[in-house]
Amino acid sequence: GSHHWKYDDQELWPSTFEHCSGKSQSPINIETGKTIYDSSLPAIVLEGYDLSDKALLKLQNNGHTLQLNLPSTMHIVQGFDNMFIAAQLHFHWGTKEVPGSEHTIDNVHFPAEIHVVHYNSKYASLQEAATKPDGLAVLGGFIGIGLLENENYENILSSLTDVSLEETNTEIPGFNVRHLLPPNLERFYRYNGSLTTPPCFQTVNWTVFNDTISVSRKQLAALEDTLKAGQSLLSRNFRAAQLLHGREVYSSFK
Ligand code: 3J4
Ligand code: ZN
Repeated sequence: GSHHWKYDDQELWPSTFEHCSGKSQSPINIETGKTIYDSSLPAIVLEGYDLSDKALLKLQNNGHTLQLNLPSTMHIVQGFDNMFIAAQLHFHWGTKEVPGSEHTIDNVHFPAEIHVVHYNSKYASLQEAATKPDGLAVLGGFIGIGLLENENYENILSSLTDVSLEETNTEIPGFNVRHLLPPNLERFYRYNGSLTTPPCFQTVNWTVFNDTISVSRKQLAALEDTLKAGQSLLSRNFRAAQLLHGREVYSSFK
């Protein structure tokens, strides 16, 4: 594909993508002792996330991540000033030795992170919204290791081998995407940031859930070990934490 950036040389992104050196970049380290409790933050309310298994969803290895395209009938209907339409979800991960979440909590990485990307319904498309200050809302969830297999994640992970090569895709049946996120959507962090990949537009209203999603060690290993980017393993696809430059991070809970 026409990729002009790599995770290996993320220090060089700003030389090609000017927004990547801005002062509201993502991800960030969330220092829990410095977050500001905001009792007025509305709970995240999702609509249309329970998809029929008759609708097929495109799952792709785009060389940077594993991405599932989502139907525009999925919305965040509360939690922001406008409605936000889902576009895609994807993952960031590391290796067995290196935990690969993008956001960190008190400087600690989680094994992986899911991002569900939504765009403001006042704009015509994700591409248009991605350039607007109030364009995007991404929901982020930390993925950790538990004893049990997470059946909800099998909806995606069972098709991993079909997209092991870069720029390949497959179709998977719809399922309840809500179940990829933590059970409790009321406890989250909120801040203004950016796309964590070039072109790093500073147009994302970030929600990072406090509660972790658990998958089995075997499921995480499948994500870490199956996909390729070119000839190499697709792994460690996370950007380092960026400076806050005076930004505040709010929490919905005490
Ligand atoms: C846009 C660009 C392409 O980043 S993350 O912050 O959730 N990790 O907006 C679209 C494209 O039009 O050119 O990478 O970003 C995508 S995106 O919003 O779907 N996007 C945000 C891909 C990585 C994700
Ligand atoms: Zn992401």
